[in-house]
Amino acid sequence: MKEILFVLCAYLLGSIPTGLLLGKAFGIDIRKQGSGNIGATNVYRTAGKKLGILTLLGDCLKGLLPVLIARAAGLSEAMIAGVALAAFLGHVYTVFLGFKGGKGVATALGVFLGISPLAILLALAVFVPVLYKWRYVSLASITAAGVAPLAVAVIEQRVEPTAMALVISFIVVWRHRENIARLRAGTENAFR
Ligand code: NKO
Repeated sequence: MKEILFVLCAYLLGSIPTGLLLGKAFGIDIRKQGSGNIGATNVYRTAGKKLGILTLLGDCLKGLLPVLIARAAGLSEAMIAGVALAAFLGHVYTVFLGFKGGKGVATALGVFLGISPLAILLALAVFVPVLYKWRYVSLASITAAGVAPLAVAVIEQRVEPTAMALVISFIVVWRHRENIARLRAGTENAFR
């Protein structure tokens, strides 16, 4: 019973659209600007560095906090993975925006920070150089999503977090399909 409540709360917390709310507070609807995404990159692009970083922090905490709380409450490995997935799905398919949401990168970062911080180090070891060399956050996100489940599998050597990482990474890449089309067409927004 307790578990259902945790999953529901994680989903609702994940559903809070940090970037959209921060943008609105400053009179900007980020869904109508730049890539139209509600994530940190688009907030950074359209509303400035400070709000972008705040969005990254907020979206990351939405993933991290539920995992930490579920662990402190003594939930099983499988349930912790379930709570993590619920927070992530909240961000990507938020109930507050008609089930349209973000691309899940920052919330996945938070979730994995709670579940396998070492795997995040490996994902960052890919994300940062890719971003530095090619200047596309989307490309760096997609590459990191490719590495994350492998890193979780190798480091944690357990089925639950690995399965959760696979599902999350698949959705992250799926949510970047417009970015992939732009990357192929050479029209993706560069990060600067
Ligand atoms: O507006 O479509 P856009 O160009 O904004 O945005 C594309 C972008 C969307 O994602 C975001 C969140 C940005 C977070 C950047 C810091 C991430 C550090 C990532 C470390 C590795 C995370 C691994 C999880 C992968 C599943 O992509």
